[in-house]
Amino acid sequence: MAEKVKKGITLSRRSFLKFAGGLSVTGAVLGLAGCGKPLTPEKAAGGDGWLPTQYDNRGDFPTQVKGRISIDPKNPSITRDDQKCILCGQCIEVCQNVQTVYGYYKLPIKNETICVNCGQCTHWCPTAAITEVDDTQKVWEALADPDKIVIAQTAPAIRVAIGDDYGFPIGTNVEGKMVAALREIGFDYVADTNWAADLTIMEEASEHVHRLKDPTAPYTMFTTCCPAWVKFMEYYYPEMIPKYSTSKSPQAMMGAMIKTYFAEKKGIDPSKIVSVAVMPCAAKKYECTREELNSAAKYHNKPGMRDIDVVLTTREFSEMLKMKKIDLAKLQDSDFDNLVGEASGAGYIFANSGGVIEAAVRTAYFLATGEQPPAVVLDLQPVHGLQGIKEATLEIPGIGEEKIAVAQGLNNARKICDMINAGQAPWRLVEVMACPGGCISGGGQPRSSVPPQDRVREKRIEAVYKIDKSMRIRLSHENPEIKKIYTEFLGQPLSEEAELLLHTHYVP
Ligand code: HC1
Ligand code: SF4
Repeated sequence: MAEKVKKGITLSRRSFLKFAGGLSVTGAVLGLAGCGKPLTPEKAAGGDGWLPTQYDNRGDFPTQVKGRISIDPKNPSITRDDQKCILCGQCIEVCQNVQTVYGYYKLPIKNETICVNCGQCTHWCPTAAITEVDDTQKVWEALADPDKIVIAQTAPAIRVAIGDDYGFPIGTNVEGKMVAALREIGFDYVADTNWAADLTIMEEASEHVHRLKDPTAPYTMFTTCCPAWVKFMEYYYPEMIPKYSTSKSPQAMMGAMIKTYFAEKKGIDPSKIVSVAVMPCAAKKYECTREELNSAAKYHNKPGMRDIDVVLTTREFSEMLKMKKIDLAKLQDSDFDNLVGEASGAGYIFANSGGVIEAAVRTAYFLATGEQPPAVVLDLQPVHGLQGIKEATLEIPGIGEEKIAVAQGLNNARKICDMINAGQAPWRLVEVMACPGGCISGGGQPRSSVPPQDRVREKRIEAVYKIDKSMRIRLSHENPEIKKIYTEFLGQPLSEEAELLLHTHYVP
């Protein structure tokens, strides 16, 4: 089903069954890949096809599973109030069947508490017994401390979701009001993680093109901005580690840039900065604790300094506003601070499953050919939507044919990894986001439908693509603030400075 398009580019949506040949995966599940059909109302009403078990159209909860997942008391992302738990087993359903984590122990170790911190269970729990770990007090204390400079960064997916809590129609982009609300509760500066997403693309696309030209490099490169996926892979598929992109996630890059570049430019003592990331994600709380995310400490030779000090979910941020009786709907729009506040459309689409890879190939095309990407690459339709696994084939002049894939939900990531291990994977670049839909439906987003429904995901996805299409600049390499940081601070992608501050390494 390859469709020839102009400028020598071919996009295709190939049957996944071809690759599934010798593997024990079912045609029904793989049929999600590339089918491109809208979900039926029946699917959209209940489990949305993310679970194999049957749900009725009212979204009722199944009764066949009883019990609950174990949560380590030291888990940085999720916790449970046992008084509220009704032992319905919903957390087991999503953890076992959507994420393939619960029950998937690595032999011979048994009875360990495995959690990849995605937080999807907080969306499926009908009584909200499972929630994110509450870190709001740390932020209140920082905001009240006159010696601290408190800086927020906001993830791409928050602005199309937080409005749900304030009476906006699902999928309303409330970016300006979100920034205003952060200033209202006392943040000194507001940076945009979307800017850092453009920075991630500069590094990741450069890394990708470099690997495409290097016959000794691993054949496939995985995106690594989803920490739940990174942890999943480290635990279940450590043999994939050489395939990881070493480019840090936008959250992590922004953390490093705030305490180095931004602090220097603004004349702020980095040790006074409290860096707060507002994320749609429970796993980002875990990511910020990872030992290796200490670039600012290395740069300033200040052991103990962390790149990110606190991560709040969208829900926690919303709770903080409610505590202060701030009605988001009534605020006047405000702008992000400069230097770290301007993003291209490519930075925005990170919020959606398929967005990271689309942003990356836009810039990879430019880096490989010296020409701007044509329309079929700019709007890479085959990677849009809620299919579990999506594919595209690009024909890049000078590079040749490049096959890419996207997986959403860790059950689908598991299939990708199994195909690679079986020698049946043709892809040079693979994006995985742990949450079905991507970060727009992350484990820290408002519980706007319980369990999560595709009608909500679709509205948010649509809102994000609409923003991208409306942007004057849609390519990370054309973002003026990104050009500026390379001219004034980093040199060029993959430079020594960039390697120190923007790249990381993983160990199983
Ligand atoms: Fe995401 Fe990302 S897209 S991982 O979902 O790469 O959380 O929104 O902030 O870091 O940019 C989350 C969202 C987010 C990072 C970016
Ligand atoms: Fe977090 Fe996004 Fe990954 Fe979900 S998909 S765990 S929200 S980074």
